[in-house]
Amino acid sequence: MQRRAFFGGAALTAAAAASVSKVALAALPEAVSNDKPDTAPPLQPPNGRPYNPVVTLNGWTLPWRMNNGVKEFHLVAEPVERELAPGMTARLWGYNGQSPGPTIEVVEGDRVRIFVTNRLPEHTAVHWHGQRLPNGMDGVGGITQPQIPPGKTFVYEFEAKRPGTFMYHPHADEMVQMAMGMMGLWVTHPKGAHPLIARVDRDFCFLLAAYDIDPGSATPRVNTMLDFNLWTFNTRVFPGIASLNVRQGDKVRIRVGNLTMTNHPIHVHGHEFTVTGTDGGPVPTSARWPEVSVDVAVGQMRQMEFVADAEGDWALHCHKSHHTMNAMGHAVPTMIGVDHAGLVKKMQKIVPDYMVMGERGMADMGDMEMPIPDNTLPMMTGRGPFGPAEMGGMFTLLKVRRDQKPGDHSDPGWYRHPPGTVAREWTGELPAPARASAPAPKTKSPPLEVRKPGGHDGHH
Ligand SMILES: [Cu+2]
Repeated sequence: MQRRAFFGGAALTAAAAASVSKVALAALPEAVSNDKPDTAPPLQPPNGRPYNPVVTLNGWTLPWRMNNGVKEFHLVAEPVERELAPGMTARLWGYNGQSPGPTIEVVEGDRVRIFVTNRLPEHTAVHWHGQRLPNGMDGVGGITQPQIPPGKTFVYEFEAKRPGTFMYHPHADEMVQMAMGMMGLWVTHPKGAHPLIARVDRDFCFLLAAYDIDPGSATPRVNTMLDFNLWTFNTRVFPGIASLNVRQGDKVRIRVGNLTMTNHPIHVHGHEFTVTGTDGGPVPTSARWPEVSVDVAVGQMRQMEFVADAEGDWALHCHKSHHTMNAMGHAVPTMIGVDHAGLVKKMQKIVPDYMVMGERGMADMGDMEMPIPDNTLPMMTGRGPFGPAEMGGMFTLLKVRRDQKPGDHSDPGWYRHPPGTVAREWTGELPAPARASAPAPKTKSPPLEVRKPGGHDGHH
């Protein structure tokens, strides 16, 4: 079996469209691999039923081959290296060169055959989260199938029955294998027009994943249950997460799946959206309401839609403030309001480099060039056109531009604000704030009317 790196959409399409002989069709499909963290251009289907492909943030779609009307995919479970953001690479487990694995895109009614090769040091199995399929294809190791031993390849085969957004992940040594990054997205597109699934101009997807990687190391601690220190979109942290680049007026869909062990309220600035689908299927129109944040609970998928009508660089992030941070200690005392002045001089006699932080908040850290261990990201990082962004983790930008071409997913750079539309410093006079002072009581009667018990207005 050949592993092959590719460098973009053209190579992907070529791999999927390659005509193959009968002998070749009897063999395993090629295992296409990709170790680049860039967002691959959407994979236009070279054959089979037509659909509008998704954009996987910092990811890609797995090419397939058609074999007698069956879409054949080849997933390889294996150790991978994933750059979380420039400056930090994690040693994870994933599929086909990456964590998360490639997105699988099919069409409602497609017959799908997935070969899964296990190159991990332990057994695995793949569960196709949310799918209607024969019980023996559900991928629960030990329950619905034997585990896939290291070095072996198993075959899953079923019909993609209902359209929607799904996930895949191991159901074998789950705690370890998911903590190590084994997961991927699955999108089943509707066959033709669907009353509850809109045609959109941009269709983004990503998974929420969390890791606990000690500063200076590269392998996650797999026994952590709650105190993770790296909160990711598709195993990337800000500023390593790609922006969602759209044209003003585009109808946009964002599909988010959560395979962490806590919930994530995903918040979009500048727009209202509706939740149009879950992993259970499309939401009936009468059951949709407007939101600006949607809580994506553990093991859930939420699909939101809106018209991107407001130009700008709009934050899109998890609203748990600890999840827009990178590795940090959680046992640090709050120092706001503590005057260190005397202490610093004393400490510097012993430790010349001693410095304190936090007595005015922690924003100083966003702009600080502190020495940190190798292969570690600062707690908050990223620069914008106005300075440090003081963000990390689950944070990116929705970039809406009038002149973004249809189908162009490239980053348009920073938004140029029209003159007079940016919050600015007030440079005029600053009169003393007029505060209402408590007036001296004019009479000796009590200032508040005291009602007698049982005496209610409007009741007789
Ligand atoms: Cu979160």
